[in-house]
Amino acid sequence: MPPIDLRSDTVTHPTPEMRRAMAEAEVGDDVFGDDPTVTALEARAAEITGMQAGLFVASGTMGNLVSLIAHVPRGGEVIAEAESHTLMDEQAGHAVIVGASARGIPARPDGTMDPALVHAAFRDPLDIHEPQTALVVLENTHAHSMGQPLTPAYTAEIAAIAHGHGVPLHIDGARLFNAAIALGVSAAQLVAPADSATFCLSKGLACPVGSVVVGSAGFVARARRARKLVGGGMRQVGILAAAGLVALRDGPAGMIERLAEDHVNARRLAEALAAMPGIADLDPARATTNFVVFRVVAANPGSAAASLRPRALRGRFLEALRAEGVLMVEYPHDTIRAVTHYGVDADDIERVIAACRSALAACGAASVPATPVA
Ligand code: TLP
Repeated sequence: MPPIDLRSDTVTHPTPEMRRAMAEAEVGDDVFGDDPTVTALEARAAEITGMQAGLFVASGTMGNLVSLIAHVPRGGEVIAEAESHTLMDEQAGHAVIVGASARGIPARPDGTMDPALVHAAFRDPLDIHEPQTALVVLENTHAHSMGQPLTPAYTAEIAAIAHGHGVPLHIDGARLFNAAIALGVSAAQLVAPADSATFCLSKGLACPVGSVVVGSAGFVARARRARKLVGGGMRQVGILAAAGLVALRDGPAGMIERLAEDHVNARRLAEALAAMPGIADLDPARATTNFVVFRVVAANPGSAAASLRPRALRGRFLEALRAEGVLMVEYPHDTIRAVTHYGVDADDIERVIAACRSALAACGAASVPATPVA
């Protein structure tokens, strides 16, 4: 039996419908603007997000990078959440390629940054010593807070601060549609206050490759130039865009509505895990999208597991879990992440729960104290 892979929603395979659409896609050279399937995907992405234009890119990382290039001059500064993917997990592309510095603001438990801190992070444009703030970035859903969705009201508040300083707002919406489903709002409402956004097709929406950048026509024209600069101009790429067009269909024919199922599965997993001895720092009420993040600790302070470093215990748990046919992944601060997604159903989640119980016992985290011999 193949493992139940909860390391990420990036492991999803395309649906049979996507494979059919890919095989039959009408294509052309997209650098010449000749690929009708890419053009249709970009138009659909713009429509569904309420933006003027879209740009198909190879990945979420490329989407954020070309957005930064399009918004930020060399020597500019980006304000973003301190542990955001843009600052932490994209090889510092903002510094290496864009030539920008960054100001990281800590996240609160709900994934938001304190607006007062965002406001205070802006540089003084009249001070010759300082770089000039050029962009604010939000991440929705916010990954490191266990995938919390950011509301349109919060986004509008941050946009107002950015715009008040004459600076644009970009949203890293790698999981934008998870946020929309969780909050019961449209993707367009989530990005309306922003100047640009990236969303990923290759995560919960189950496409094999790709993300889309959306924004004004002028911004997308600059991002298109930036995409060519970083080697992202692709040719008969309608083959990949075709899957995106399937994913973005309305209703049950597409892949957006079904994200609700992933959220239910994440909540069920979180509730079951939170009740197990050996699982810590998990409030199941916070499982509102498709992430479950937790720590493994020794339930019995007198056990051998209690003498292990948190990382070592985590390693043993993940190994034991793998032996049970379930994959999860290390996450920052000694935590573990499980991500629910297309291809993992409610029955699989019950298997995962049983596997976690066994793995906690196998790694010693849930061991009971030795019964004293009378
Ligand atoms: N995230 C991946 C890993 O890189 C950690 C994952 O498994 O979650 N923004 C956010 C919020 C992301 O989580 C990711 C990918 C990206 C951007 C980058 O997308 P890709 O992997 O398509 O470059």
